[in-house]
Amino acid sequence: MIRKIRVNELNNYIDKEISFSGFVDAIRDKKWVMFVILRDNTGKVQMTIEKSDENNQKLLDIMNDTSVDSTVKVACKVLKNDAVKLGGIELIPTDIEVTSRADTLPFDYNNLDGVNIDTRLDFRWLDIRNEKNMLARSVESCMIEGMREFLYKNKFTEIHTPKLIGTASESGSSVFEVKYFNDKAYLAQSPQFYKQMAMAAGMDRVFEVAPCFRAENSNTNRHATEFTSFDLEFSYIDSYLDVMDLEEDLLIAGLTKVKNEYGEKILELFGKEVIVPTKPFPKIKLKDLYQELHDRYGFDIPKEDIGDMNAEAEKLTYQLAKEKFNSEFMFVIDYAATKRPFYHMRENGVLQGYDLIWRGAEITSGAQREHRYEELVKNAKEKGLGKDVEFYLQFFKYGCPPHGGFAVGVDRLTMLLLGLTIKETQFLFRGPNRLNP
Ligand code: AMO
Repeated sequence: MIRKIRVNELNNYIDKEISFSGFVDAIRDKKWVMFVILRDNTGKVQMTIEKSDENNQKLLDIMNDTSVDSTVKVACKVLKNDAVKLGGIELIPTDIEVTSRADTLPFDYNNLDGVNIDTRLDFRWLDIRNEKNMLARSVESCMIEGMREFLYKNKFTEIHTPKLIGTASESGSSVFEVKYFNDKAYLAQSPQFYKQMAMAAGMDRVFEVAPCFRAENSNTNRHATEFTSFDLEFSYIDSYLDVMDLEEDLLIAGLTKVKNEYGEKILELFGKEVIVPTKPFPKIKLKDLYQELHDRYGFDIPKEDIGDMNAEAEKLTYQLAKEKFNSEFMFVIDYAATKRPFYHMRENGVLQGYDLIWRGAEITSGAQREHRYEELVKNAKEKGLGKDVEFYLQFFKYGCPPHGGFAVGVDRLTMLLLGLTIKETQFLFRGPNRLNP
């Protein structure tokens, strides 16, 4: 059992003697009274020390010798006092123990304007004390909780796949190699092959929320070398339309929960409205999208990206989604097979996969998978994939139901929900130039 009473639970302890612990948020030393504001993850509360009471001298001495951001454990009585702005409650202490002393902080986390992002990340645990950054953590957790709840309700099984793997997964182009005793191993780029193995095993519906590693030297506001992926895979689908339909439900479940629990706070602190979308999200073929972007915005996809998207195209796709469909989301379909992984199904040459764009960035790739062994072998050969995928191809030799799935980038979800960069969003950012703390 957790004994710590949190600020948002104090209402249940009016007129009771309790022990309260938290950070010292501020000390306001007035002529007749000292107000100490205490803080925990759920809010702030005022502790009042009257100077006229001689018994309080020891407590005043302790607080005079204590810096803001130290932590304290206080024996106190909880009083209701409507004159107190912070929740109409005050704590009257009888004893104070300083449980940790704070040194002078390297920056004021309440005012991060002008503080270099690298300094913030060097001291990320202080950066997170900022109210907005703390909210971001809660919002991400809430979004994932909503999505998980939806999947559990639909009888999905949560799995945990290995991140240390023997062969480079998916494409082999951007994997981290690690020393593995006298051999080599790689860090998984995606649980793709293993979630499909679960389908071959007959598990029907699985998901995983776990890290993915990409050795891409890209310094953008949306790429990390390690990120958290919300992956799922399910069997007995008729088409990739079933996959998109499930993703709509999943995102609606997550966003509904976030809106209900944090919608107002997000609007207040980030100025962003949480918009719960309605089904179906608009879908557009890549060819038609190129035409629209050309006609409306004079944008032409560069030659090297034909058959695919780039950052500018994603930004404009969001604009198009809002202007033409009054939607924040847009599915893009009919990508060129040459630009997509070999495990996506093709039907008469048309790729049965999609990307989902939200607020100007790709948040998901998904597809119906090629579950027919011979077809899959052919696709892998076409891509020049040999030994690395041999083990994977075996999964489809002994019966495997038609299936599909997708992966949503968790960091991107939070980032776009709150209008942040990925460095500000990840609990601890990992990029080409950052491995610490
Ligand atoms: P993909 O490579 O498109 O697909 O990745 C899926 C989603 O993961 C997120 N993402 C990233 N987030 C932060 N930094 C990165 N470097 C990064 N790379 C990707 C994005 C992206 O949409 N196996 C397939 C998924 C599937 O088909 O199920 C895959 O990995 O939000």
